[in-house]
Amino acid sequence: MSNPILLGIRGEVASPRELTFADLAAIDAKYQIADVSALAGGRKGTAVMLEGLLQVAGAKATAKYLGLHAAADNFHASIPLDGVRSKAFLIYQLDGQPLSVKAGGPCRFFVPDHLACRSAEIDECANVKFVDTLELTTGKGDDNRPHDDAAHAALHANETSHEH
Ligand SMILES: Nc1nc2c(c(=O)[nH]1)N[C@H]1C(S)=C(S)[C@@H](COP(=O)(O)O)O[C@H]1N2
Ligand SMILES: [Mo]
Repeated sequence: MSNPILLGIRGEVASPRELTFADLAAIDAKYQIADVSALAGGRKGTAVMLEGLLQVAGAKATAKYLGLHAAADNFHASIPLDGVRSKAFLIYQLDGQPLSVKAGGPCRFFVPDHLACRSAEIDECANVKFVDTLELTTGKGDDNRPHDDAAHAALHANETSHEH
């Protein structure tokens, strides 16, 4: 496939979208972050702001939670939209190419001032890798972030790359 869909946006939106790399790169320049390294703890790449994606799909006023779905490893988080809508971004590009799975692609969600793992609803664990779908919902949705120390430790033991 030459033009794979990298990111779907569905739920409480006026126009559900399925975006290719070209679609993501074509989102208004005011929503693009050419180099995220200063904002994302040294992680590299180009990102599009969540705000730009909400704009493209026409997020409804009824959208209160943001679902981050990663089918690749069946990881899901659902976080209050108000807490992240103006500051979160999705890294989707590195060196002019789509972000590799190794680097957390197709899309790696990131909130710059996240809190420590499991300290809040918007925590480091919500920085979901391998994101393929954003889902806006009226109430809290599917969320399988680790709930206790053992589950969290087991998850990190499984992670192939854990670079800080
Ligand atoms: N798809 C997916 N995203 C994920 C995880 C995961 O297991 N799968 N782990 C989360 C957790 S618990 C943390 S703390 C951060 C770690 O990000 P890092 O590997 O870049 O340090 O990724 C989050 N994103
Ligand atoms: Mo975490």
